[in-house]
Amino acid sequence: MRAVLTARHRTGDRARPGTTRGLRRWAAPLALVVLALALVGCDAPMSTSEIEGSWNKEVWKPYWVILILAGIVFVVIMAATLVLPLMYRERPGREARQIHGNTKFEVVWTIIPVAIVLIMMVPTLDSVFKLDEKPPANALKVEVIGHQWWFEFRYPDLDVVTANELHVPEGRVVDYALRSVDVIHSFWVPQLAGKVDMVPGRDNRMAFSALRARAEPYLGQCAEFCGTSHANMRFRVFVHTAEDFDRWAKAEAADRVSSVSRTAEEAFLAAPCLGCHTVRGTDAAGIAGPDLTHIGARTTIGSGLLDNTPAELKRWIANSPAVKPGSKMPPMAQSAGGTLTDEQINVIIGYLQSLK
Ligand code: HEC
Ligand SMILES: [Cu+2]
Repeated sequence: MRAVLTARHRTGDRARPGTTRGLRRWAAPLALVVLALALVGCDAPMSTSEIEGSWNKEVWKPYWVILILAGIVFVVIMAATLVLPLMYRERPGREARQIHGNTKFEVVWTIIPVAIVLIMMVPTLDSVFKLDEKPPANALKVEVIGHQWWFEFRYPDLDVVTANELHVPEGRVVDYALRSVDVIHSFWVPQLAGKVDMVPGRDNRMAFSALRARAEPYLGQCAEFCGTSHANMRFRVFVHTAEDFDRWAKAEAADRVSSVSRTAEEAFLAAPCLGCHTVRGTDAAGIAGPDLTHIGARTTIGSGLLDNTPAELKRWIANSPAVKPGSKMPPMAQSAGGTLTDEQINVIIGYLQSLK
């Protein structure tokens, strides 16, 4: 029987065409190279492996321990899987021994994993408790309020209300109070911190600092499915030096300052906008949509969906649900079932752009 099997294997080997054998031999190293390239490409703007926030820095402490231990386990197990079958393979005159239990081995391979888990537990618990610590008294308070499908940011101590673009000073702990007015959302800036859910009727908290000021904003994303435009519920985080942040906050806390004619403001106030939007210093005090007091200073609109340019504002105001599926802002252009003419929309756009 043994002779028959061996013979069949030999013929099988020889019968296999050379090209597939060559391919198979290269498949594993090739896969490793592809994987390595994929890992090197990890500096994507939404990568959790970047350490740009104090939260991620803390999380990476146990992560390293686990990664190294898992690496050792991987190497040992893979080596054993490859080497042991060769060492103990069938040879002429040698037959496999049947074994029923070996107390010594079983004790060893129970103790080793338990020890590994205990070693991983120590830094993990340490980090869990640190991330849960009360923020320092000088922490900046920010309320993050989830709406379908945009983020509202309130700075109660600075009298600032804004949307979709969060501004924070570098190195200072921010004490976030996370809420929702409708369904469950989740607050996530992958390069800075992990996700925390925003649950209606409940205050969730998290505290962390962004490590350094940077010209380019960090990208955030709602991370809990919340309906039609969940994937379009994004936000940006701008990290400033302390002075730049103070300057920003001061400008944001002020009433609207418009450089265009009063008639433009009157056109805006005569349109349906004021029922849903606030422009501080005017009669517009709606709260269903983002605060527009300083909309001209934002880089994007529609929660990060469009650039804040006249052309994109036109698309948005004319027919927002056509740009962002499910948008709670109804179409405004007559051509899309609204009440405003093209000229009226253009005047309003000029006004919005002037609100820095
Ligand atoms: C029925 C309420 C409603 C009315 C009326 C309304 N909007 Fe909106 N608006 C919203 C909502 C809700 C959003 C947020 C939509 C989203 O991002 O999903 C929004 C978003 C916006 C944004 C983007 C803000 C940002 O920071 O992303 C602009 C600009 C805007 N509206 C302008 C206007 C103008 C101008 C008018 C009047 C011509 C108007 N809106 C009328 C509800 C309304
Ligand atoms: Cu969501």
